[in-house]
Amino acid sequence: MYTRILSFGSLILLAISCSTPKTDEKNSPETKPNIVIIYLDDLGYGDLSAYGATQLSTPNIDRLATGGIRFTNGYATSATCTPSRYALLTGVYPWRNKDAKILPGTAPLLIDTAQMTVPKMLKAQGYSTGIVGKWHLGLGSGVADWNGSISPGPNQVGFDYSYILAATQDRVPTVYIHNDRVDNLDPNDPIEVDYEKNFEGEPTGKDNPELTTMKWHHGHNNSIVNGIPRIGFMKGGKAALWNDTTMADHFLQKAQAFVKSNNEKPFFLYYALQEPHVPRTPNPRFVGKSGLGPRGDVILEADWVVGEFVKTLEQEGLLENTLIVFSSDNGPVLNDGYYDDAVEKNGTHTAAGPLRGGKYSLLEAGTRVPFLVYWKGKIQPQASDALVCQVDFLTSFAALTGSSEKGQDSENILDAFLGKNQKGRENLIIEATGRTALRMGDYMMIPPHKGNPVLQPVNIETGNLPEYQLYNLKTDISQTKNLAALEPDKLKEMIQFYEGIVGVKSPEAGEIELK
Ligand code: NG6
Ligand code: CA
Repeated sequence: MYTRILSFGSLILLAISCSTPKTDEKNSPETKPNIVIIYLDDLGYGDLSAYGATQLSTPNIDRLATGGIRFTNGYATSATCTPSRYALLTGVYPWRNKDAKILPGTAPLLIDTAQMTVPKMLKAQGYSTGIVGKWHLGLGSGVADWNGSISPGPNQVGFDYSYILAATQDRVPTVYIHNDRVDNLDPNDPIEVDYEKNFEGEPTGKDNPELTTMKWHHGHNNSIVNGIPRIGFMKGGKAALWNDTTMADHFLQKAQAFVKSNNEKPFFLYYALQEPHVPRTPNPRFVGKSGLGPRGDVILEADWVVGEFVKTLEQEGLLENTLIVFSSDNGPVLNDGYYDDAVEKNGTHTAAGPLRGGKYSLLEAGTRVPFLVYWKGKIQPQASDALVCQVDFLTSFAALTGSSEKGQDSENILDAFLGKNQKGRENLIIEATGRTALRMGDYMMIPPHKGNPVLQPVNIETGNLPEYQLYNLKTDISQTKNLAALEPDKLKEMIQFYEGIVGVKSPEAGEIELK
């Protein structure tokens, strides 16, 4: 009887395997590869050896660059975090949403749960979807319940699995959140979070500098966690507090575990590292390794993490079957609010490479970032000058996986992402702290904007000037020569196009005030 059942079973199996073609076209690894976005926080255009850095060596990330496509005109939509991440996930320009600006840790979810997103689109195509790392897109629908279900969040906008930090490493709450719950929370020690006022009796960076091991330079003088003064006030949740120096390892383990548990069907992983954003807290294994201080050390740490992560894909036999995108949410900043020797030990390193400006800036270094696409055996290694942007992932990955979804501002430039051609977008609106500018072909046009030309505390040129700026980025990548008066026809054409998209705007002041 037993044998008969077995042989009957094998007959059925045989029948099934004969009647189904070996590779189902629609679900083959060609059309449904795993997709991983490795996203760094504040990594500059010049921070990788693959992009010309000579004072830092990033061999693991360079391997993606030399084995894939290294884009020289790859952009985040914005010069700060929240808006760039909003655009990456939704395919919508962030300046269309007035709330898409640097969020406090208590902000409600910024993405409408009805909005199409990259993970939602891929989920509908049969993907398992996960996020590990920095979120910074708000949680909850009003006041989040840190001690209960923190919802809506990533799991309500398309992620099956989430393991995140809520906002930034320098903002409270300084705890990991697993799906909708604070990881490791002791119910007898509830968490309280407030961005307006302190909790009675709790020390702060401002009043208790003797309790800090990292000193604040500007901002960052509220609650002290692990000796580091943060933005925002927090109380309780002692068992759940993260360890800053093992954060990279911790997220790596979660990302590796996600890959291992999803190696049977296509997956999408948005892996958002915290490096090299402040506070820079390299693991002791990396302390002093770069010679550039903690900022350089955490870049080396991130490079190691990328190497380990790619190794996991390899070990799982998934590397040929996985499209990896590597990029950054905005450009570089040295002193972003702590005394951490980033300026003092920078030496001759140029975090922005040849670009002008930095984080918070409408000048190139604010938004033009390292941008790599790697797919072993599928992509012809090359450097590409195509104009590409993170806002294009939604529509392009939809095209790749057979979905007809399109993001409002997201273009199908799949062929450029796969290196089949070097035709990217024709134009792009970039954003920096509420201000916008237009890239069109080789030119960048920055309309007049109010506000300081230099953001003092971080010492970065903002791109704010009372008059129009026009640069030919092909001949003048460092934006040294304003052509506005010399090429009036080009300027006029770009102003008209810009106003057609953004609307006629009076020069507005930027949102940011760094004290
Ligand atoms: C700024 C912080 C800066 C950083 C930034 C967000 C101050 C003075 N500065 O407000 O340190 O946290 O916000 O960075 O608080 S981002 O990469 O997440 O956009
Ligand atoms: Ca950032």
